[in-house]
Amino acid sequence: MAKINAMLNVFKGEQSFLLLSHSMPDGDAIGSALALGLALEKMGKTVYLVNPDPIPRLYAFLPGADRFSTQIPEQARQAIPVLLDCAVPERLGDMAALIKDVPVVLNIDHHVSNTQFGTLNYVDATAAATGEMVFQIIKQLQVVIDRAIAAALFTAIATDTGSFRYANTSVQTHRIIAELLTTGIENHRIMTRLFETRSLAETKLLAQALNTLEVTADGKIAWMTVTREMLTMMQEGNDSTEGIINYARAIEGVEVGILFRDLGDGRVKVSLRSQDQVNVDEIAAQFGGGGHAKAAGCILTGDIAAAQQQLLRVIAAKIGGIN
Ligand SMILES: [Mn+2]
Repeated sequence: MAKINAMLNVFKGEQSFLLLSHSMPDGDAIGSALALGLALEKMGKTVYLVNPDPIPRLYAFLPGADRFSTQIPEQARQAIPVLLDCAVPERLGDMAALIKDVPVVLNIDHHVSNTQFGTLNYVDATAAATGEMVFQIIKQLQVVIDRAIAAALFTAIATDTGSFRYANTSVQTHRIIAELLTTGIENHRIMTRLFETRSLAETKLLAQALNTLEVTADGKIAWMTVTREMLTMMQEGNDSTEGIINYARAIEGVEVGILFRDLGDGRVKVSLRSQDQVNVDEIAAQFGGGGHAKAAGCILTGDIAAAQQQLLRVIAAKIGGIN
């Protein structure tokens, strides 16, 4: 608790904060940064919300989602950087350089692989989402949680727990959610937006991606591919490929689901989802990425065929080692 207290003193004592979360942001990256930003503003602080990538349309319904910028405003260079949901500063891409020579960097994260890169670190790998940790910070700061903050935290936690279905979902998770619901946010509306709404383009992409499905002979690894051509109908920054990978993992008998996405610049984004036995965080780490035991990702240089070959070899070796 000493660590969080030192961090709380910074939030109370300083005036302006630059809130940063990882590139290609998910619900936790967006929701936890937004909730903390809104809470700090209620304390009269100046807040800059920045992400290297645009906020996917999926999250545009969140009050304050339009506050995110993809550039760091000049005034924000004097602000205290706060990194949320980043295991390593490199998750910020080029923006990672920003925290090199600053006296105070706050690191709030739930990845087990977090490198404690901050000058103050609040890292809790037992938290299902960074949003759960931000909830605790806001409570400690004695800021009243309003609907906007509650919606952001709800989104952070609901997405990182796969709508409260993953193994990381705890008693604590449900207690926090219960408290958020007392603000009057509508559980079913947010859940529908997050998990039951897909644009036509995303639905057509899903159909094409399912057509690429391949499975290893033992049925334990399933993978899908999203090519550059498939993405042409998608609106950059609006439509997302989120959720496609779950179809690979959901196949009976599959231990690891993989999605290969051509980034179009000679790089391939690899998303990994594990059922029970394989720690995909370790696999992603071998390729310079990371995440959690059951959900992780990495980016490989080269074409899709080469990426597939490398990943399948490493995963097959892991699965062989388990049996
Ligand atoms: Mn997270």
